[in-house]
Amino acid sequence: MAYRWKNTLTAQDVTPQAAYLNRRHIMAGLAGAGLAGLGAGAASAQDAALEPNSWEDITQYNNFYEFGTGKGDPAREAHRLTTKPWTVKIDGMVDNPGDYDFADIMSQMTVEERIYRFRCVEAWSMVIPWNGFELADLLALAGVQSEAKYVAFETLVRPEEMIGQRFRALDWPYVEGLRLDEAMHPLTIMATGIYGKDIPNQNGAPMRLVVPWKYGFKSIKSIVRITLTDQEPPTSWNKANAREYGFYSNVNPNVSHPRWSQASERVVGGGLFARRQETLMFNGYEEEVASLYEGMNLAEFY
Ligand SMILES: Nc1nc2c(c(=O)[nH]1)N[C@H]1C(S)=C(S)[C@@H](COP(=O)(O)O)O[C@H]1N2
Ligand SMILES: [Mo]
Repeated sequence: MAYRWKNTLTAQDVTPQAAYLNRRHIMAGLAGAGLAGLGAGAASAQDAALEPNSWEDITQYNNFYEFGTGKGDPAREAHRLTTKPWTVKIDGMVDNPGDYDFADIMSQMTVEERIYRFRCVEAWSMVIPWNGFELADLLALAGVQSEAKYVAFETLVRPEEMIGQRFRALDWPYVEGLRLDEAMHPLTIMATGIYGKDIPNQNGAPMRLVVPWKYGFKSIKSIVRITLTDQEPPTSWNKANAREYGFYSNVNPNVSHPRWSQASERVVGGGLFARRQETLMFNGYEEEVASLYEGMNLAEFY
């Protein structure tokens, strides 16, 4: 892997954003190096052109209903969340069920950088330079059993610190799920950092899922439980409104949300120069992930 580091960085180790943006021109030539066996070609050439959003865009414009439903609420309220210590329960169809300490997990994972497009179902988008490890590596620690077909995820419930949980904006805990092959895909990561710094609370500290070809709500934050199961798990937005939000929720410009088009997206940032761009099939990751859905009617399995 071209760029790897543990995210126990000290302040001096953190790359300032300007230096970072220069360095990524070097990295662009290496894009896709982390995606062994994926046929790095077209997608990485396209990714080389990705300009990440600013730290401010990424950490001040958020969806994290546990801290309120406004885009600015998480940045304002999430400082109350205690993330040390942090325990993740891994259970269900695994050989090694148990409570995994986050620091222990980190000591066994290879953290690398992934610059991904991020597309919310609300039709806005960003480009985010995540740091994280492949979910497949964590699942390997737990030892997935052969009957498992899905992975279910759960966010912390702690209304004392997560003040949005004092209201029933959603049915807490926030829950999400993936098919096992989606979870094992090398593009699927657990993000633990952004721009080389520990991931801020409002972005889902200490560890959140990132599935770049799916709408943002699949990328569940501040995970405390991972369960391997043979049943399709319930998901928060599907429970809230099954007509509007499906289990798969792959980014698809050809399938409108019942209340708006998904053909284009507002690019967050840029102030007065804010612009729209066309939404890409599978958010630009079609070459890597389309084979997962062969034989499925993508309009039906929204
Ligand atoms: N636990 C939890 N995870 C969540 C959400 C949430 O409200 N609670 N919002 C989702 C939605 S709708 C989006 S678009 C992304 C936003 O991630 P970001 O704030 O890091 O950009 O987080 C997703 N994960
Ligand atoms: Mo979203």
